[in-house]
Amino acid sequence: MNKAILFGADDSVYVRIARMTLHEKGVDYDLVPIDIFAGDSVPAAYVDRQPFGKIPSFEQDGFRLYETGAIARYIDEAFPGPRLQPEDPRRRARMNQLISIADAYIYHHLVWGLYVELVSKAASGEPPDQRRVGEARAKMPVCLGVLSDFLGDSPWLCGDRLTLADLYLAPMLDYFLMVPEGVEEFRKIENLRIWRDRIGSRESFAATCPLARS
Ligand SMILES: N[C@@H](CCC(=O)N[C@@H](CS)C(=O)NCC(=O)O)C(=O)O
Repeated sequence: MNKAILFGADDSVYVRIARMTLHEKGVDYDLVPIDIFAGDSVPAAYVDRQPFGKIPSFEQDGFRLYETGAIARYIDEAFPGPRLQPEDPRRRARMNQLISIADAYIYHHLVWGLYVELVSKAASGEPPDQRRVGEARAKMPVCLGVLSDFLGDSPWLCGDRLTLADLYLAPMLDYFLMVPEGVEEFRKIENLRIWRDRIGSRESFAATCPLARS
């Protein structure tokens, strides 16, 4: 098999999820930089790979794939290395539930509603959208509470073993933890703090840390 190729930017949450999955599986890959925000529109050649213009997309030996959930599950299933999805149907359902929660709520509220509005926009001198911040602030305790409940006393979000759910949440929370009020709230939740230290010490986490912040 030829080397896997991932297309995207290294500061993207979703690209990092795919990269962490590749690292955890020990799969060699090339990251081909795609800047979807440069210029007026997403480059046509890239739209051919991802019609919705989002990153990442994946290719190996002519097999093209987009949508991070599909990419991560494919990498787990197609390559040797530690399994990143539970065999047990109920645990697997919990992992898939968490991935949906991350996609629908955590990314929306904690990354876009708080990090982008309060940190990223401030860095470029843009005022935050207060309606969006207010909505995200109200949902922040719900988001963190749900994650803490999933985690319970376990080392990983879905039990004793690292799964794709951990690889989804780590890059999202990494951005959220650049928001001062996010850090304050997060510090109060002991099991999440311990989990964050645990995932933060993985080679896959360090190796995929966006260059701007490494
Ligand atoms: N559903 C997509 C979401 C990917 C996504 O939202 N990627 C972000 C970067 S982290 C992106 O491409 N944003 C560009 C945009 O929304 O225009 C997936 O799972 O791959």
